[in-house]
This record gives sequence, C-alpha cells and structure tokens, in this order.
Amino acid sequence: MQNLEQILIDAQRDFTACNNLVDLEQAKAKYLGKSGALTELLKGLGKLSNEERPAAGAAINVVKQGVEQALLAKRDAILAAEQAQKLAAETLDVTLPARGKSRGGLHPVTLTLQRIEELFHSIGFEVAEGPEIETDFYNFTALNIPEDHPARAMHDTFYVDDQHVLRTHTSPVQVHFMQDREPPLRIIAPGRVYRVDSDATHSPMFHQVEGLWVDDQVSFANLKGVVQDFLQRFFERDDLVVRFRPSFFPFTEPSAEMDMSWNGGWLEIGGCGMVHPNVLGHVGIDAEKYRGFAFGLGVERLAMLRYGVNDLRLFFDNDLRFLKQFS
Ligand code: 2NL
Repeated sequence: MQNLEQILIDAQRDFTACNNLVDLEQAKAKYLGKSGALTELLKGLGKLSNEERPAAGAAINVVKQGVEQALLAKRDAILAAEQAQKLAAETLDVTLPARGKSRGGLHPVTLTLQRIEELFHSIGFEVAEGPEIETDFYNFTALNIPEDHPARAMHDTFYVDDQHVLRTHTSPVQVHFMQDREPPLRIIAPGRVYRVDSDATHSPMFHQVEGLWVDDQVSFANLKGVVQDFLQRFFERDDLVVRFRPSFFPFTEPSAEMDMSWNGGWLEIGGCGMVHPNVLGHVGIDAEKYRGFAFGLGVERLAMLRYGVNDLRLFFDNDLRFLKQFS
C-alpha cells in the first residue's frame, strides 16, 4: 500500500513536469506502459493467494484510475495551452488598412467646379442646384425661347417625354430661384447639362456654370467686372482681360460672347447678357424696378485650359492613367 501511494504521487509529479504531448506519452509509459510500474503490479497479482488477490487488485485499480485521471487532466491542459498559443500567434487586426491600396482623388471636373464655387462664394454668390430633368417651361418657355426656336429641335435636346427634357443648360435652376426668392439675387448654378451632340469637341453630357445677379442698379459694367475678376483669380493671371462681342441669346438683351486674352490671342470662354425683360416677367419680377445680368461658362473648357488637357474626351474615358495625375 505504501508503494501504491508513492506511485500515484510520482506519476502526478512526472505529469506536471511535462509541457508537451511527447514528454507526456513517455511519462505515461513509465506507469501504464508494457513494463510500467502499475502494469508490473497487475501482472504480479497472479502470484497472490485467492484471499489476498481481490483487495490488492482493487487497491491497484484505484491508483491506476488516479494515474489515468492525472494523465487526462494534463493532456487536456497541454492541448488547451497549445490551442491558446496557436490563437495568439494567428491574431489578426481586422481594422488595419489593406496593403497595396492607393488613395483615390477627385475628378478634374469636380476640382474645377469646387474652385469655381469657392471663388464666386468669396464675392457673395450663393450656389444653387436643381433637377437634371426639367419641364419644357423651365428649360425653354420661361427663358423666352419660342415654340419654333431651333434650340427646341430634337437634334439638340434629349426628350424624356412630351413634357420633360434633360436640361440643356442650368438656367432652369435660376428660373426656380427667381420664382422662390426676392431680389437682390446673386447666384451661380453649376451642374451637368445634356445636348444631342457627340464628337471630338462635344460630349452629350457636360458641365456648365451660369451666373445671375438681379438687383435694382446692376449693369453690364458690373458683369464685366465680375467675369474678369473671376477669370483672373481662376487662372491666377492678374493681366488677363475679357472682351465682349455682340451676339444673340433669346434670354438676354443685349447679349454678348465673351473672349479672354490667352497666349497673345483671344479664346472664346462663354456667353452673357442682361436678362431679357420677358424672362423677368415669367418669374414675377418687375422689369421696371429690377434688372439683371447673366452669363454661362463651360466647365470642361475651363478645366482643359487650367490643367493643359488637349482632348475633351479624356474627362469621360475614366482612364486611371489620366485621372491619377489629379490625385
Ligand atoms: C454660353 C451662354 C448664357 C445665360 C447663359 C441666363 C440665365 C437666365 C436668364 C438669362 Cl435665368 N440668361 N443665362 C445668359 C447668356 C448666356 O450662356 O455660352 N454658355 C456656355
């Protein structure tokens, strides 16, 4: 009996000293293997008398169970420790940024629109926006474009249905604004516009920015000052000047094309004029009391000149080799 208790104590101590399954198997063999201490004792039972054998066998089995229990407990502990170690080694921080991801950037037309908005905002213009699908009234009638005007013909305008068009300019935004608010009004209306036109220098969708100032004393001289100041700041050229050539738009009278000085010559940059009294009438502004000037500029044109882009279509191809140069 003395011997049995010592075997259990030795086994527990040996198992405790193990810290991997290989060592544990070796320690197990010492007690439960073919010639292990307990196996030898069980073999020896045959030499005992019939009277002694049951008690001795029972005592050995109790210790054997104790050894097996200690073995299992240690095996579980080793497996749990190995699992914990494996999990710790495989820890993954899912909040880390992915490798090889480059930063995106804004489209050059967006950058140009932001710059335009910033510059006009700095001289007191609000930025107005509106829907890209408009009724015939807002896109044409309110702007003094008669029923039979060529601008209404199918070859210029995308028709959604009898009553609705894709806006061909951002003027309808300004029509809404004049209906909704009282003068003095000072706004720009930047955004997408659509025309049935597609070649090297025309895209069926492009961007325009229109400006409008309605007040009781506003003049063509103010128009020239606003546009020239804007272009000087946009292109960072203090010596840039604007000239006007007489022209015609149904919604302005008088009307003019605007050119700006560029590399010793002139470049056409947009159109403008004093808001036609019929337009003011359509939106309920008293044309005897108020007047206004308006102008329209092409955003892609401004972007091409500012960034030295020589082909309009580059803005719409979405070729990353082009776009990455702006990020
Ligand atoms: C161009 C010409 C222009 C306007 C746009 C306008 C708007 C209202 C009333 C009167 Cl609500 N006029 N806009 C006026 C003259 C010219 O644009 O060449 N754009 C790129």
